[in-house]
Amino acid sequence: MQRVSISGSGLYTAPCIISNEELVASYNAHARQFNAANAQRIATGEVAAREESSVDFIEKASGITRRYVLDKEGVLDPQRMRPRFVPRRNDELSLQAEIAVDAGRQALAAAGRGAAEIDAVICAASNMQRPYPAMAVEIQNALGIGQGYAFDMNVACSSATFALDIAFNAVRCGSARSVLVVDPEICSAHLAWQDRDCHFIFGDVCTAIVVERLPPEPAANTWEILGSRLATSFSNNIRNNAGFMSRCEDRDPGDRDQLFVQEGRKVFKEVCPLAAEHITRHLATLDLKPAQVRRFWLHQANLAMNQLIGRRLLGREATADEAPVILDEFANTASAGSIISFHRHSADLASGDLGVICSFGAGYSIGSLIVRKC
Ligand code: CO8
Repeated sequence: MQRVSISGSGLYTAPCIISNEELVASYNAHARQFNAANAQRIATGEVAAREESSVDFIEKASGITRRYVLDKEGVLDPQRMRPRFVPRRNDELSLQAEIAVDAGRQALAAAGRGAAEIDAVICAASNMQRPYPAMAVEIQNALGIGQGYAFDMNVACSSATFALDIAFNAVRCGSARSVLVVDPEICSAHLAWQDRDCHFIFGDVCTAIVVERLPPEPAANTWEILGSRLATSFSNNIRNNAGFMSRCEDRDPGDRDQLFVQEGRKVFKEVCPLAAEHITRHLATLDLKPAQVRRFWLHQANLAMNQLIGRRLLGREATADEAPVILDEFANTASAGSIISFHRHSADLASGDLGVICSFGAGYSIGSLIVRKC
């Protein structure tokens, strides 16, 4: 078996910032317009009035203060409440591929690798722009990677860690020298911006990581992957029913279940213990204890959730240095959250330091990697 490393990472940040204040102002304008337009049906009880959102609630309930999105104008237009994307011709690079190519190039540069040295590309995200041809094959082509293979995969918020597990095993077993994993998460297209319960949750981003054989003399900020562990357990508490069969069911694309829906409180209660136990058990397979871990790069859905997981792992509050937070700035970016945290907060650690990358989310799904700085 080959020893395997993470040798570089990249981060594409979407161009527009939406603050909570801007978001709430636009949502509340939308709610007032909706209530005025539906006054009669609201009075008869046929339609529920839309209640106003608040910056205070969002910050207290989630820890999110802003988010990056690809298009701000469409999202904040009270009449539209969704991003506006311009269709592209088939001979133009797709939007999702474009952001993945940007992050992918950064990761390759950080790893000091060229296109000729990458044997596989995995595009791992909660949503693909289209079913086929695979986004990953378009990204492979756009990066000038002329050999190997590429494919898409989706395990919602755990897409990135599940893809890293596949990359780890491909390199470990020798079927690839190196694998590029990209996570283009365009969550703004999948979010019900007109639903007060969740309109603040998501942002857009793309992360990328190069996984390769551990070189004899690793460069700075190279991490050996010591192990990976995946788990799933079926739950309907985070769900989206949109799919290629929706039109055959004569569904209205505006039906609420054709976008992200969740029972946030249930998710919170059920996933925190699962994630903490998953990490503890994973560490135990390597005779390690949570207290020996220098840094946890956790999934970034909710600040209180990560604080609770920290307490369960360590028996005390984890410091921001031990479990860095990026969701205040990026919001929930689905599978990219733990990778943004790793990208932003890994260079400062010392040789020999241990870290855990862990995601959790829809499915339910949990994925973790234990890494050691070279
Ligand atoms: N403003 C003011 N009040 C509000 C608002 C708002 N915006 N929203 C809700 N309220 C009200 C509610 O109506 C409720 O009022 P009442 O008590 O009178 O009924 C009260 O505030 C409390 O509401 P909640 O119980 O919903 O509030 P919580 O404290 O539970 O916070 C959260 C809601 C923030 C959603 C929280 O439950 C949470 O973060 N849970 C965890 C969620 C999570 O981790 N989800 C997994 C991530 S998603 C994932 O895995 C990826 C899916 C695929 C990606 C899709 C890409 C788009």
